[in-house]
Amino acid sequence: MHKAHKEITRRNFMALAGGSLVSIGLPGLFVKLTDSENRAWAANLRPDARPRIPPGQHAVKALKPMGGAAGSGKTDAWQLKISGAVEKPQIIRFRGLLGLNPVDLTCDVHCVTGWTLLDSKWTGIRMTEIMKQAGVRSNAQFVILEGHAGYTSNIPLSVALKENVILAYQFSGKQLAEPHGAPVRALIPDRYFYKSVKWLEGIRFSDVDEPGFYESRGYSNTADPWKEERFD
Ligand SMILES: Nc1nc2c(c(=O)[nH]1)N[C@H]1C(S)=C(S)[C@@H](COP(=O)(O)O)O[C@H]1N2
Ligand SMILES: [Mo]
Repeated sequence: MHKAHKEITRRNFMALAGGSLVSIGLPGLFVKLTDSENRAWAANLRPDARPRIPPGQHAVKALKPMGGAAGSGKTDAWQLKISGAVEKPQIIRFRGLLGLNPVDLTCDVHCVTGWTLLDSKWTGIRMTEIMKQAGVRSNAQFVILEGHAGYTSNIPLSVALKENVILAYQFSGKQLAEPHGAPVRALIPDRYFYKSVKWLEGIRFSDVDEPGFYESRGYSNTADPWKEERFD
């Protein structure tokens, strides 16, 4: 096995970073890794041979709350409306969601403003579970993710089918915090983070693409961090 493909533990990361201690800033601040730490991570490759840190990004130590119009955050009031090109349009409640085979996922997330959080830990339900349950019609080609207060984003069905696309309700082993989209957010790790709709309230399947909040304001529709697709 190629060395670069080895799972990166904190210990071998420290060795890569030259053995120097990672200095941790004040809690709650937006703390960047040092340049040498970033270079060490950037030298690493993902199993698919793409660089671990996409071009133009730098790694940070914590998820940064980026704001947005928050929903109630409450699990018992939460409803997810599955609509559009499906055999069985339906409302999924939190308890029902938890019954759909939860998975743990460790992944990197990349905000288009330039920060990357490596090895973030999430628990949630694969989008494919929702698709199975609702019976997606053959004409569906796009998935529109609907957040609270009209925030939306859009992905092609081919992206929604990836096994790392989940509806997340836990982060770092705890219930998702309100600023990060509680109780449930979408997580599309291989696209810039604006596609990961917080306070998720609906999933709509469509035969036509519908650029979302940022996509219709000049940000890239395809949003692939490794191709550095930031703006259209
Ligand atoms: N509903 C909703 N979802 C959203 C946003 C938003 O404003 N509203 N912002 C997006 C952007 S630009 C980013 S970078 C991430 C930030 O997620 P975080 O606040 O958990 O870091 O959420 C995305 N999802
Ligand atoms: Mo963002």
